[in-house]
Amino acid sequence: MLVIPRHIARITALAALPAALTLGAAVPATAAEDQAYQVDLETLNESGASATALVSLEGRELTVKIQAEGLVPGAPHAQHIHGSTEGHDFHCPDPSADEDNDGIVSTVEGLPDYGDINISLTTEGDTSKDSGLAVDRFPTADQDGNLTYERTLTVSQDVADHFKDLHIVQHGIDVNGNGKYDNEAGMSPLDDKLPLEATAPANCGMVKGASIGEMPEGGVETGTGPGTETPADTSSTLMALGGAGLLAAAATTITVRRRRSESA
Ligand SMILES: [Cu+2]
Repeated sequence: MLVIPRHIARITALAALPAALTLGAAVPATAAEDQAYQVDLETLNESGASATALVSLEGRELTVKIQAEGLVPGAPHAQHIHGSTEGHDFHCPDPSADEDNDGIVSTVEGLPDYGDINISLTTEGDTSKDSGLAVDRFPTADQDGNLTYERTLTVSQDVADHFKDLHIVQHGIDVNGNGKYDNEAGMSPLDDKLPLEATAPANCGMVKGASIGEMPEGGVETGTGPGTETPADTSSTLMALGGAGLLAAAATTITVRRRRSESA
């Protein structure tokens, strides 16, 4: 409850600044100002998977923390930062991207929406697009379907400059609900040696909104109450997305705090 008055106070303070200074702060075109964002990854393909990511950028040092739940237990999950740094308006896909109407937005079907792999969020080694399907270097969900990830990597200046144009996708779903990746839903359009289940996107979240200014201590807080589960047998994907959006809004409210104004 204390946060809201402080936030309002900050807006008031900003309004009192000279207009030129305010604009300069809002468009960090040249200064390598540190940025941190909370990204809420919302369920795709009725996977039931969601995640919260904290991403912070200091110069070209990018730290990514992800806490996910509802993933396929015991399975590796490819995860990438998708999108373009050249001004294309990519975004997370919705079910209408399912061109062959098999009920699954495959990675290939999603690509026109979320763009190509920009960074592979591997656990070690290469983080380029080349490692996009390096399944042995992606994190594995635990037996409850939870996954925690943290890595700091160096990104290109392009990525640093256009970080807000990007988004995070985790892959790997379990269409037939047997607890593992198998071939029943077909093979991946990306690699005919991998099941479609292993590469189809499970969730997606866009880097957007105000920078939260600094990385909160103690990791990520995800949903704390009931109502975040995806209904098992309905077509209420939109309802689920709406619920996640509300959670995202609530989470954003409590994390808006910046100390940077003092050092500007
Ligand atoms: Cu991806």
